[in-house]
Amino acid sequence: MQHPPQPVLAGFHPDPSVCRVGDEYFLVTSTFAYFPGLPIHRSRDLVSWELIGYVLTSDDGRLDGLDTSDGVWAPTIRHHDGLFYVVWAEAHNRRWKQTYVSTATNPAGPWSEPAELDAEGIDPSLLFDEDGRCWFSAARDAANPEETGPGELWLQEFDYRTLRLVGPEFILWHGALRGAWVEAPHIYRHAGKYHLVAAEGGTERNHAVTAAVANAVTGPYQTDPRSPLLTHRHLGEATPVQNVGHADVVDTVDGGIAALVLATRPVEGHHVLGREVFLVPARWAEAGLELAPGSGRVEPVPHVAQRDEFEWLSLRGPIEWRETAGGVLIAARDAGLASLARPALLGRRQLHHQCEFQAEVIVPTEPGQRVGMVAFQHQERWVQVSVVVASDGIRAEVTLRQDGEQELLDSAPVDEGLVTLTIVATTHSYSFAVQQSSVDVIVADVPHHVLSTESAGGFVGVMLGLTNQGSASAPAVEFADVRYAPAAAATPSAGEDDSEAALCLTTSSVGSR
Ligand code: 6LW
Repeated sequence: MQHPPQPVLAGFHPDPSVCRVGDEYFLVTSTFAYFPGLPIHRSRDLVSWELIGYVLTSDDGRLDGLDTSDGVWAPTIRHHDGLFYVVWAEAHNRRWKQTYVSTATNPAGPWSEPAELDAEGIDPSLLFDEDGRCWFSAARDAANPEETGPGELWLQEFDYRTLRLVGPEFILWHGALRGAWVEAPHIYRHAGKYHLVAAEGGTERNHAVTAAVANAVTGPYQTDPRSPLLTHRHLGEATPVQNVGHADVVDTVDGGIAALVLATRPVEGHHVLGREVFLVPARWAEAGLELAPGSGRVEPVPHVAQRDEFEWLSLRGPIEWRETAGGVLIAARDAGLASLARPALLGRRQLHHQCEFQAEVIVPTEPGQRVGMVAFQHQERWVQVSVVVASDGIRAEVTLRQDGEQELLDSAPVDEGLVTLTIVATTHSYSFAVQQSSVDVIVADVPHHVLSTESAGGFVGVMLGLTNQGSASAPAVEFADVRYAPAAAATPSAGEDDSEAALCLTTSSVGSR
């Protein structure tokens, strides 16, 4: 497994956590304010992943009012004695708010209603130890940051039968690099020692995997002097894969180990695809965990992208929609894309630097109704191409929302009847178009960095979505012939090649929501 195709899971899927049961691997990733939450993917080779379900599928209102990058953060998945456990933290205003655990006998679901854990801090993890005890760890603010650095990892026993933390708390470690928060702890037992693997440097360019080792799970932990064990922070801005960190290690079927990490694929310093999942060869050496032995790097390896299930997501909870033949029908909602309520936005992750998203729709006739397509990064950072029933007639518009300001990039009258909405992404730009009878009504271009995480902040990647904003009396709208297709690359970019063009995806969703 020296050169696995990379990324193994493209598009916004950060904070990967993985466990193995028999010859199958199960992966969970963060979803922030998107719904359904916490997708579970299954694989037999750690390279091709199939979406099998979600932990969070009910309308519990927990995400209402939250920023796009708050909500469901950094889960861990583990399996013990016939039961899967997922723990995660909910964040409000970029701070820990509450920790949850959910269990399932079948990882495809149903998962139990989230139970609250009395545990402070983000990035919770579990270790089922060989003696039958289970240990919970997480990352929180340090009590004495001047002395130790800003973050600390702590531990408490987890009674997995009652889903409660019990016994005393132990402070484990403040990190190898100091100065930056230590987070994403996972503890592994190997050859009688406990290996605490963490992330440091923040999830951006200085992201790094560090480690500490102890003879007892409760410590004391000694910093692994080889830390950072893996990072691309020193490789320079032209490196195709960056922000490497947040590792989870899994025992493989062949008796070895492998790690999954998050990383990004920026183009000229800006990434729009979010933090993606990369597979890293690993092994236990005398000194401890070795990641990417031999090269110390995570290489992008061009390959045919995995089949995508055309997974539809909404913001902050379910909205009313259903599939039609080749398309989707979406009920109108009042909330705009900039609001913290639930807009009528049905989106899918952008998986490729170069791709095309297209749909056909009949222009609305209800006064005020706006029907369109959007490249959505955050509620304060999106570009929408839409048709709106304005007081002076029906108009096609391209609108940029940026940090509290809305700018009309282009506008033109449009006739009643069918229009084609298209978003074309290239490595450096997004193009937004409305066509009627195969003639462009409007076309507007926006540089890719406008929608990047580097300029918008936050933790997510771009969603390509369909929208139907209107009053309670506005009709549902059918988007027909909905297509997402990677474009043939003139110059293949990191992790992509021309063969992706063969993949054309039309709607067919997974599971029921
Ligand atoms: C995640 C943490 C992080 O909980 O980002 O900066 C958070 N680091 O590990 C959200 O992905």
